[in-house]
Amino acid sequence: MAEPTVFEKIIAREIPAEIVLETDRIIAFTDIHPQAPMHVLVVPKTPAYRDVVELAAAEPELLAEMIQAAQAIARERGDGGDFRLVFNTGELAGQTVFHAHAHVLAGSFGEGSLA
Ligand code: DGP
Repeated sequence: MAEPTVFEKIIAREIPAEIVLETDRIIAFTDIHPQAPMHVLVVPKTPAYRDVVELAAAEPELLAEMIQAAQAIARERGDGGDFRLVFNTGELAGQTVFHAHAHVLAGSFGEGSLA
């Protein structure tokens, strides 16, 4: 068995997090190192997938649920409801936690767009 990741510990309430949404299949909590005024991680509870590519291949409907959750969170907590969705995939792309997750970022990214 692989060592549990930090996200499994958050799901198990072994370490604290500011949880903003939870269903039977998904949990969302604020990122400990925010990169935007609103920065929430949307995480499937299953640890079966190390990244979004594995998740999308095996359970596309779970990925769709995560995207709907991201929209709901951005509407409730973001600035106008628009948001950026980031999936770091692989170490060289900056992925540090190998339990699939989406970064939901919203707020001010500069003039006019999320560029
Ligand atoms: P990534 O680099 O895409 O694997 O993103 C992992 C994110 O997880 C990173 O932005 C920081 C966040 N993170 C790591 N440890 C913790 C933690 O203990 N609590 C919370 N809330 N976020 C964490």
